[in-house]
Amino acid sequence: MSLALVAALACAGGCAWLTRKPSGPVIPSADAPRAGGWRAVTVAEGLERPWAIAWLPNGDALITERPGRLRLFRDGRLAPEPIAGLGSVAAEGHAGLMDVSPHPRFTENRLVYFTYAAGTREANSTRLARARLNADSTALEDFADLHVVSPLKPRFQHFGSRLLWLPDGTLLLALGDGGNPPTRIDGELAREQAQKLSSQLGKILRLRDDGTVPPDNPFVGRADADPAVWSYGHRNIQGLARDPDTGRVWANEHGSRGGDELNLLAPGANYGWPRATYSIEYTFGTISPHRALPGMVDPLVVWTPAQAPSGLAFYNGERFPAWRGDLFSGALKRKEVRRVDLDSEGRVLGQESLPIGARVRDVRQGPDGFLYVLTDEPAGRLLRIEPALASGS
Ligand SMILES: [Ca+2]
Repeated sequence: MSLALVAALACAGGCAWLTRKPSGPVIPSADAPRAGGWRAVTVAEGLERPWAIAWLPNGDALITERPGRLRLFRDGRLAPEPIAGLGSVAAEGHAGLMDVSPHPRFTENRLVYFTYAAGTREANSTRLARARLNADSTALEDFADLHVVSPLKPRFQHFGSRLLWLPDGTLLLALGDGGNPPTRIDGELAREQAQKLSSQLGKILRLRDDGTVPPDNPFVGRADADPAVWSYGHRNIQGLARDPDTGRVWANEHGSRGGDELNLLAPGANYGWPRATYSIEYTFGTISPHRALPGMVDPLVVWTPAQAPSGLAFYNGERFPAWRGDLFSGALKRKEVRRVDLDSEGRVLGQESLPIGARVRDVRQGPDGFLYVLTDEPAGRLLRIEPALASGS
């Protein structure tokens, strides 16, 4: 444990100055022992490429399907008809309907927030939209964009895009860097956007619930920066999670070939991409000679070979006492959920694998204290992770 890491973790609540020297202790990925004491039970199936699940205060859940449908999961069953009233979604490549998150005061206002991709192959972006769910949860009303990410980009890659509410009622919106080579924006590789504070690509934005920019964002008042930016240097975040007790917020993100990351987030911090990375080009070339650089935050975990991380959950339920305080990160490529064992200070103690046998798109804790998993398949499933006796016992 380096002093730099101790300092970084002590600052987990969020310090804009948070930087660590190169050489942070990084846990090599790949293989992890199988977690014991659980089983996966299918609770819904026939979901087309489901992307995200979010619960409403009454125990219902909303599930997005990437081609552009919203489904209602109620009393343990999937309602046969999709919820009507979504806007028009571009569904191709990585693009489609993505995250869903109810307003923190949903019971009062019935507002639901979405991320989705819109535009053409030549010019597209992630959008944040809001709508009101009607009283019987059959239709959305007044579906409208709150934010259109800029700049627009070509090709249908790297949209992000998870949502996370903070206790002050603001919303984090995680966005991809715009795409892999040869995708270019303004004559440069799209990935260069991640280090430009004037661009919203490769960033986490922080917005108010009406889509406006809070005045206490870290770069407000800087002429060279977009005031919505909250953190930067990200390649393509696919999971965001928060510990409600400590306020720590984590994100996982995809590297290129290898170098997937788990990061502890802080406002104003630079997470390195593409100047500092453990990943290499898909064609095996070098992206950067640096794995770490001064002024850039090292990841807590690096996954090489790639996990292709997806949804991220912080677990604090009663069903798995040994898992309380740990992170659960879905993996598309490795077809598993990775438990990242954390101590009370947020230090990574180790990892375990929960093999799922299918590409995992989302992992969330349900209000009943179980973990729920969505599989990324043409006929995708909702799985419940329940305690089970370890085999042989
Ligand atoms: Ca990084």
